[in-house]
Amino acid sequence: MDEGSIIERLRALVGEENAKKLEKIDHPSLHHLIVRYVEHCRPDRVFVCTDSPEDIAYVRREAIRAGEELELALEGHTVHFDGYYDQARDKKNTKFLLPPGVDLGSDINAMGRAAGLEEIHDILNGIMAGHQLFVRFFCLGPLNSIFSIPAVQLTDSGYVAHSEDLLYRQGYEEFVRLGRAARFLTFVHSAGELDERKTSTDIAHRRVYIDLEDETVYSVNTQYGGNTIGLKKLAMRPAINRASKEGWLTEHMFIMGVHGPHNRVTYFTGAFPSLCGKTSTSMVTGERIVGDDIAYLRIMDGVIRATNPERGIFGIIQGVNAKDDPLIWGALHSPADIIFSNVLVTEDNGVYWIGKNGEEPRTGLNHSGAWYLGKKDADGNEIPPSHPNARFTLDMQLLENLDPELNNPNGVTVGGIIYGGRDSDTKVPLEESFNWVHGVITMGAALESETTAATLGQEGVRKINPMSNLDFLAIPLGAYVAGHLRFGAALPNPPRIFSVNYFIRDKRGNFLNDKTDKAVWLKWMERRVHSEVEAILTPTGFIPRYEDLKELFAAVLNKRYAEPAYRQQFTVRVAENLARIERVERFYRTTVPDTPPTLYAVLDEQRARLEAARKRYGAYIPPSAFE
Ligand code: SPV
Ligand code: MN
Repeated sequence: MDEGSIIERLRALVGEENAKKLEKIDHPSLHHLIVRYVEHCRPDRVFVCTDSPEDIAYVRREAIRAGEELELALEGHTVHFDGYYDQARDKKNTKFLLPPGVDLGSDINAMGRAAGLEEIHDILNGIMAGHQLFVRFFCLGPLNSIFSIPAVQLTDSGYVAHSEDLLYRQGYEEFVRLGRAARFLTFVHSAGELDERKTSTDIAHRRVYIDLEDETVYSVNTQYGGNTIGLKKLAMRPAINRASKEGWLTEHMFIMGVHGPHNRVTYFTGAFPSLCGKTSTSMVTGERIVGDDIAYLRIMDGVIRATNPERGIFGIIQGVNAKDDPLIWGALHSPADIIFSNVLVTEDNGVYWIGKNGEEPRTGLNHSGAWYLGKKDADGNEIPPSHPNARFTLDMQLLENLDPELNNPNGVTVGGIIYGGRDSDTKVPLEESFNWVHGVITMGAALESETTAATLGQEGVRKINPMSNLDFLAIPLGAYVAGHLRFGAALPNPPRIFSVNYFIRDKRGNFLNDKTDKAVWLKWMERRVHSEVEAILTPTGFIPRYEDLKELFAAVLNKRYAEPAYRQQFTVRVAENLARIERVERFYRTTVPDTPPTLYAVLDEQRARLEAARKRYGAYIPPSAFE
């Protein structure tokens, strides 16, 4: 069809007013796309959303009118429930669609492109009957910047479209400006058939399929944000693919500014698997947040600059309390546009979640329907008041610690990169790598974590999750690690690389650190980036000296830091570290054929250092041995 007939077709399908909005964007293939999916999914109605406040307000109202969100007592607050079995990212049914001859390796879930496209289009056929389709335009990253990636979302969920408003930068005007130069990502989502609670029912046909060739992601029969909010985890895959082709990085990282002496601000990015303290680190009191989940990193003028493709937070709410998280707590209690998901709605139309201050209610409404203390699910498991992966969605403008550089088109300069996992028995709470390569390999590529509630499946199992990005990789893992090695090698003075572990325990299972200790670790790292504090050389990295931490604990937390606590926390556990190296090496040898040889060499050196230290000092080595 020529462009004239496409516009005519659009008019017939979406109505005069919507067609006018689309016509302002001079992009024939975008018009084709919309015609194609309106014809294929057959929604009852279509709404094209511009950046105007009226259009945006309409989307939110529709989410409420359709029953996907319920209004709460506090103005602006709503709650959304996902189905009982739709509470986390579905890794099993998330697949790349690969053309013949393309192989991403065994740790990346994939299927043939032709078969996948056929299957997903069969499911999408007529799926939006009875629903309204929202067409939305966004921009990943600041507008009109080297980082920007335009994106179009088609979804029949008002909840998804509303969430995206809080999480992403409006992009309609950017599409109008760019016209056919816009190289956009496409997201097609349908919640599918809904039950009386307006949650997806056909979980057996839940699918998230990623087509890198067309930079399109399809998501059906699910509502959970990590599976559906297209610009979040779904966009990471095509963005990782683009990044690898163009020599930059798309990472599962927060970005934050840490204050140093004399009003200095040093920016860090940090990669942590879900539920390992990522958001809470980026929200540490006294510091500044740029983003809590995703970062794009590019080299500019010999330094790494990072930007947040998002502008809001889809954060875990469990455990958020007034003492540990005063900033989020404050934001969550302000009358503003906030979506709570899978929390407990109390009798007075407020919300409750596990770990919130105050008494646990005995009844309410949650992801299982009407809830009462002791309620069991079909498998006999007791249902907690809120799901462990319950979330809040808010615009970061609500945060008083929001960094002013969020929308800087050139991002912020990265001084340090932090890797953190959930590790009960091996790694010290904090250390710095010897150099870029050592950090990329032993802290990033070797990142391990005990599994959590953020993905479906068993909790508490140790899994290797390179750069905490494994779930989203769109290129073979070996090539991805090699890309990281190359990235820093090009720099005269690459960022320092650190690892943190908030979850180290003693033999009896007690945590060795307080939740708030991370504020001190950040200050130490900030000083290290500027070479203002000494460190102790151990077989696995540089660790802090007791005196420095003692001073920082007093200054930052007004807390006495005892020497025995330091000794216990920073004891090098040799056997555990050696076992970890074995696991990492086995993982790469057995599943990653394209592993860069450097990885094995760096692990071998680390093993040799640990063995030599064990000979000299024994299996548990206190920091004083290395001073
Ligand atoms: C994560 O699980 O890493 C999240 C939430 O940030 S989700 O959107 O589900 O990925
Ligand atoms: Mn995440």
